[in-house]
Amino acid sequence: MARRKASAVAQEDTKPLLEKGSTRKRLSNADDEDHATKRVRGGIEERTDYARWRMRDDHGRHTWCYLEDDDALKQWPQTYADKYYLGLPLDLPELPKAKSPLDAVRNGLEFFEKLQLPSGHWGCEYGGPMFLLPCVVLAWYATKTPIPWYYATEIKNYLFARAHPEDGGWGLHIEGETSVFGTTLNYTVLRLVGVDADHPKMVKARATLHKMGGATHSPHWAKWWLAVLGVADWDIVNPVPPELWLLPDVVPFAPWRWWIHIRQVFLPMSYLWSRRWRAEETETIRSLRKELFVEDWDKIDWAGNRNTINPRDNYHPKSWLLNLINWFLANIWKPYFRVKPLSDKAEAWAMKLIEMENENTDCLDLATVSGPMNLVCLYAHGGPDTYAVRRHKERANEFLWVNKEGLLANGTNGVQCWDTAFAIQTVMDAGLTEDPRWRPMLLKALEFLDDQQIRENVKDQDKCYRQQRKGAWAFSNKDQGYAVSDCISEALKSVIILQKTPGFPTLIDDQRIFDAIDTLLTYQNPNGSCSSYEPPRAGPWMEMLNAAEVFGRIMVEYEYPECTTAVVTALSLFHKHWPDYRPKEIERFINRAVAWIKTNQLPHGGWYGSWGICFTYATMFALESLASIGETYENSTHARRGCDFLISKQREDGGWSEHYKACETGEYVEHPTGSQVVMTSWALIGLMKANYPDRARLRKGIKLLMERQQPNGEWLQEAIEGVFNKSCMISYPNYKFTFTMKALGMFARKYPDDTVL
Ligand code: LAN
Repeated sequence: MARRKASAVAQEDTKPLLEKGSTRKRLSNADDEDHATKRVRGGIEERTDYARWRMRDDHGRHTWCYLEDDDALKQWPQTYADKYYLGLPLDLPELPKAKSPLDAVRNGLEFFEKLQLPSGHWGCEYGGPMFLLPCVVLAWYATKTPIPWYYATEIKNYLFARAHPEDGGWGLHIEGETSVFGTTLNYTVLRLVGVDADHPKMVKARATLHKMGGATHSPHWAKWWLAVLGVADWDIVNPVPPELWLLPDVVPFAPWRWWIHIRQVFLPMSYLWSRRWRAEETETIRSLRKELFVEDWDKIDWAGNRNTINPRDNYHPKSWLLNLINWFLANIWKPYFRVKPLSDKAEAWAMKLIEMENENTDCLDLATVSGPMNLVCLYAHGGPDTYAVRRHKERANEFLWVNKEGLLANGTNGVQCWDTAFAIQTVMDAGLTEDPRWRPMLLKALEFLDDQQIRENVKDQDKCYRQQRKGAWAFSNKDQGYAVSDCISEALKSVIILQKTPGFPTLIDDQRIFDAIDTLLTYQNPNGSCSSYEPPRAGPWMEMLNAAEVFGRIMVEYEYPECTTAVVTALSLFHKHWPDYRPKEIERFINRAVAWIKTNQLPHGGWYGSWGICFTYATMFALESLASIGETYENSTHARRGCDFLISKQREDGGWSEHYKACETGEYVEHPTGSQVVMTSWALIGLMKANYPDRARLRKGIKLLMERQQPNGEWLQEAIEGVFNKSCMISYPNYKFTFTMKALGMFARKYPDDTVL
C-alpha cells in the first residue's frame, strides 16, 4: 500500500514531490486570487506563515514542525527560542545599561537563558555548507519521499536568499564564491522541490553554471549524486570500489584507517557505485539532463569527463597516484577483474556496515552527508518499506533547520552537548555559578549532560571499527553517539564544575566520571597530541587518495591544538578533584600533550586552527594549554610569542577580525567587515589565560564587546565562525554568546574594579 502511494507520487512528476494532502489543498485554493498571488511560478507557495513553525525538542532531538491546524497553534505557543531562530521579533524589554563587564555578562545571560530549550540545552542553526541540503533533498527524491509543501516552499526561499547576488549561483559554503558543486546541486534541489526551469532566478543560475562548463565540470560528489538521480551516466563517476572494504586490516590504506567522515561517506558511495543504481526516471530528471549540461546529453563523453573539473572547485587536485589508481580501476580492474562474486561480496559487506551504523545510531547516522546517502542505499537494497528506510526518513528531519531565510540543512543533527558545555563554563568563568539567579538554568543544563552521557560502547565495536565511547559525550546528542575528544572534555569539565559547586546535586556518580576519563585516555596520539574522533590510523600521506577535490585534510585524522587543549584541561580539572585515579597516566598525558602543543607553534607565534577561524581560535586554546601547566607570558617564550602574535593582529578599535580565507591559505587574513565579537573574545580569552600584562589592550577589546551588546542583552550575528577540512565554513551562532560572555566574565574576575566604560 505504502509502495503504491509512494510511486503514485513520483508519477505525477511534472509536479514536485509534494505531500498529497497539501497538493490538493493548494490546488483547491488556486482560484483564490489572493492566494494565487502568493505563489511563485510552477505552483510552489511564496512563503509559509512563520507564526506556525515550532521546534520540537525531545531529549535533544530537534524537529521543526509546521502547524497547519489552528487548534494546534493555540495549544503549542511559539517560544522565545522558536522566534529567535526564525528571526521573529522577541519584543523583550531593554535591560538596565551594563556599567561593567560583569553587568554585561548578566545582561547576556538574561537573554541567553530565554533560549534554553526544555531539555536543558541550547539549540542553534548549524548551517554554512551548501552541499548538505542537496544530500537530503536528492535522497528524498531518489527514495520517492513526499516533501511537504511547507518544506518545499522554505527550501526554495532559503536557496533563493543564498544565491549569489550577481551571478545567481551557489558556492561550497554560504560565504564562498560560486562553484560548479554548489550551483549544480542547489539548482537541482530547486527543480526537485518544484521551481520551474524558466523562473528568472533559475535562468540566471543556469547561465552561470553553463559559463563554468556545466555539470560535467563538477567534482566527484556532485557527479555521484547526479548518477544516482539518473541525470548523469555512472561512467562519469570516478571509481568507488566497495571491495576496498574487503582488504585485510593490515593494509596501510584500508578504509577503516580513514577519517571517520570520509569512510562513512565512501561506504554508501561505494555501495551504489557498485550497483550502478539509479532512481526512477521522471520528467524532471529528463529535463535536468537538458538543463545542467552544456553539451547535448546523448553526445556527452561520460568516461572522458570523469576528471573534468572547474578550477574553482578544485581546491585539492587529485594526486598523480590517485589518477593512476582511478585509471587502473576504471580501465583494467572493473572490466576484467571485478567478477560478480567479488562485487557481490563487497556489496554485502558494505551493506552490513551500513546496517551496523543503523543500529548504533538508530538510523540517524554520523552526519548530514552519510545519513541521506545511507537512506538511498537502504532503499536500493530493501525497497521502500523496511524499518530502516522508514526510520531514516523520520530521522532525516533532525538535520533540518528553519531560519529567517527559509529551510536549510545543518552540518550535524545539532550542536547540543557542545554549546551546553560552553554555556556552563561561561557562567563559571564569570564567577556566577553560586548566584541563585542562574541556578535553575544551570541545573537544567547539568540534567541535560547527565541525560546525554553515552553509557555503553557500540555493539561490535571492533567489527565496525569504532572507538571506545563508554562515558563519553558526542558533539550533538547521544543518539548520534560519536564520541569526540574535545566534546567529551568540555562536557566533562562542565559536569565537574557544577557538581563541585555547593548546592548542585551529584547526578553523575564517580564511576561515570571514571568511565569518561578511561575513554579520554585512549585519545592520545603517539606524539602526545589529540585528534577528533579517533587517534589517527594512518599518516597524512593518505591525502594522496583524497578524491573529493573540494576539501583538504579529509582522509585521516590530524593533530589539533584545539582538541589537545580540551583534553588537557579536562584531565587537569579531574586530577585536582580525584588525585588518586590513574594519576601517573594523567600527568604523563598532560605533559606530553603540552609538549606537543609547543612543537605545533608556528614561526609567527600562532597556531593553525582546524575547527574555528583560524589562528585566533587555535591560539586561544594553545595558550590555555600552556597556562594549565603554569606557563604564561611572564615565564614562557611559547606563551609570550603566542600573545605577541595575537597582539600584532589587534585592530585600532580594539577588536580582532580574522577572515575564513586564513583556513584555506594558511596566512592570517583580515575580515573586510572589520572586528568581530567572536574573534575578539577568542583573542582576549587567550591573552587572559596567558596573563598578558598590558591591561589597556584587553580593556580596548572588552569595551568593543560591551559596545556591541544590544539593549536586550544579545549580540548580533556577524561573520561565520567555524570551518572543517580547510575549505568549508560552518556557523556556530551560539559562540557570540558563550565566548563573548566568557571573555567579559574572565576580565571581570581578573580586574573586579575595572568598569571599562
Ligand atoms: C564537526 C563539528 C564539531 C567539531 C568540533 C567538536 C568543534 C571539533 O573540535 C572536532 C571536530 C568536530 C566534531 C567536527 C568534525 C567535522 C564535522 C562533523 C563538523 C565540522 C560539523 C560538520 C562536519 C562534517 C564533516 C560535515 C560533513 C562533510 C563531509 C566532508 C563528510
